Amino acid sequence: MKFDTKILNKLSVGNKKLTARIISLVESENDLAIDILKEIFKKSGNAYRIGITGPPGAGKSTLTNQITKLLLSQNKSVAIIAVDPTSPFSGGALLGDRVRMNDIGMLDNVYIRSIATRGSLGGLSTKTIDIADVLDAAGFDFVIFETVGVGQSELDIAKIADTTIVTLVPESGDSIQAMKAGLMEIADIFVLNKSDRPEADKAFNSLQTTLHLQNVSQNNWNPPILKTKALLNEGVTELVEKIIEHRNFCFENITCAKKRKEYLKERIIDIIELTLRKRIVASNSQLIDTSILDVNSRELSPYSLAEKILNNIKF
Ligand SMILES: Nc1nc2c(ncn2[C@@H]2O[C@H](COP(=O)(O)OP(=O)(O)OP(=O)(O)O)[C@@H](O)[C@H]2O)c(=O)[nH]1
Ligand SMILES: [Mg+2]
Repeated sequence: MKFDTKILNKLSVGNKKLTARIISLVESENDLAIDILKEIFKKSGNAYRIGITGPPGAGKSTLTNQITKLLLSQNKSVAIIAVDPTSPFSGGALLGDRVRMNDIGMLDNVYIRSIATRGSLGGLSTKTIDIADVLDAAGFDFVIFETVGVGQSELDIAKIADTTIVTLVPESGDSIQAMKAGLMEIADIFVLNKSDRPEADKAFNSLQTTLHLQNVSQNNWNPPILKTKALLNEGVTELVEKIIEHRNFCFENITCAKKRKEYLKERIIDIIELTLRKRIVASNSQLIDTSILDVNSRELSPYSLAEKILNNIKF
């Protein structure tokens, strides 16, 4: 069936069915996906993008949930993209978690989407940002990315988010681990969640000392540390206020505009890389298949074969 791109005009916050359909088409990675992405790009660029990362189980989803509820009460719409979720959004979670997320997923002005990128080539940035663009074009005021801070994805998220929140918990050595994982440098706001725990004050002081020693500063913005109890919905108002403060700072100091431009550049290069790879592999798959025996018997090196293929590309 021919897809009429005019239907994209009907994309809106209220039209969850169409949003879901467009996202699925975009994910399918065929030519139609590219036509759609070209079309919706013009309408995107208005959503404010928030990244929430941190160790597994730090309370990122609970926090996202509370932030969303607060933004909704301010008549804002919120889209959530859970990248490689280990709990709530994936549906594979404990019943309690699932109920908690469904809680907001069913509401008007909220859209939740989980995506799996682990193991996919060049995966995170292109796929995630494509989906974010759809939601942005649909008119969501905020797009929140939740990702577990254990690998590379959170560093990529920091590139595409205007405000990055690193969520830590009062476990001993948490801040040290975050430092090792490279989370310290990417935070615009630190959240010490689960501060209902007895060791919270000690952890707060230790985090403050670590930050002070590191002299972490993002273009003259000194990342604050906020204590939250996401489960009890405490500290969330302050957190949202801080996000808005950072947003204002970011736009006034052109940090956001600069970051967005840098990311667009990276995105263009990513798209070229992926497209080129796909085209080259597709048009040379037969040659690769027939040459593999020679490579296997060491008569031909992978480098020589790659060189031969690359030398034959006509631009
Ligand atoms: N004590 C306490 N528990 C909390 C708080 N916030 C969240 N939790 C609990 O911590 C657990 C993990 O919360 P999630 O929101 O699923 O954490 P997450 O960071 O999204 O977890 P993953 O996505 O699996 O990495 C849940 O059982 C929550 O109920 C809090 O402020 N205090
Ligand atoms: Mg989660």
